[in-house]
Amino acid sequence: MPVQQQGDTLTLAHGKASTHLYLYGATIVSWKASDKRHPDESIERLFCSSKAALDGSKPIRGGIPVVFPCFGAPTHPEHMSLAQHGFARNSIWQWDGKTITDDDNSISIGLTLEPTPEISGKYNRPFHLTYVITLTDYELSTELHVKNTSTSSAYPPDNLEFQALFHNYIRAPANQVLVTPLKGLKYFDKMDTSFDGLKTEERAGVDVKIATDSVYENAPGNYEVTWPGGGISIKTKALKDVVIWNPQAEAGKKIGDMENGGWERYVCVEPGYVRGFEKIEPGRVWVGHQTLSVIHEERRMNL
Ligand code: TA6
Repeated sequence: MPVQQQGDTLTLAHGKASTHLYLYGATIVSWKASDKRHPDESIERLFCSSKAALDGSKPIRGGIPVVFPCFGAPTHPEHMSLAQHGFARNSIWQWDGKTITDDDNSISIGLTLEPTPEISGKYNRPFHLTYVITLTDYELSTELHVKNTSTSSAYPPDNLEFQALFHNYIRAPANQVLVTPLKGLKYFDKMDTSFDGLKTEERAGVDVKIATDSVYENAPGNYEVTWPGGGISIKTKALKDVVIWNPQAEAGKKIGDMENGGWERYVCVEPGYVRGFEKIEPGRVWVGHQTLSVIHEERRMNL
């Protein structure tokens, strides 16, 4: 079976590749893939903390949490009752038991989320989300479809205003990682509380050797996350911003569900629409997409 359901988790398999996810938050917690130089040996490409809560009591610390409809603490008037990063990552999504594709090239499924009484109590907007997950030999794609299901024909239009982001925890030797190409971009430095404006990135390759929490605006959409011997590339559509986050030891030790030393084993590279708000009119659908690809490795990671 290319998709196996066990309780509230799903595992998709395609050749040597596999991915494992929770319906809670539609959170992918594992992606195993080989590379062309080591075709018989799949290794883990995502980081998930061994202390992550997997019982639905809080968002999962690792993998690919889905951030919607607000990034960080809410700032939009319609989001003010929501928790940091919104409700998509801690709501239970539905799977219809079907595959979208299941052939020689890929396996793909779609999960959905609609307003529940719990969501509507805090967020009184009509919406429909579909999350499409596609696995190929060397790639994992995620795609968030956001539909404004309002039927209002009022003017001005009853727009749905939101932010969305894929909070990728890429398994990587954090102290050797470089993220490119970010040079020349404006970014908001969440670590520098003394400065409220935008900085300009001067580095050709961005590292996370010190605690980093940077929100880059109007970024190119395609990135490489590399370390000596390997890496992951990320290609996106409709996600104009990208966040680079690693807390390093001092802040990392204060994260209750972070395993000891976990910050040494990942870098978060998070494509999203998070500076300002995306707006869609009633009946319209917005689609944000990313594809993570293994860069064929000279050396295997040992993390
Ligand atoms: O995306 C980066 C960030 O917003 C950081 O500021 C950091 O707090 C991180 O997300 C984790 O947030 P969480 O709510 O999962 O603890």
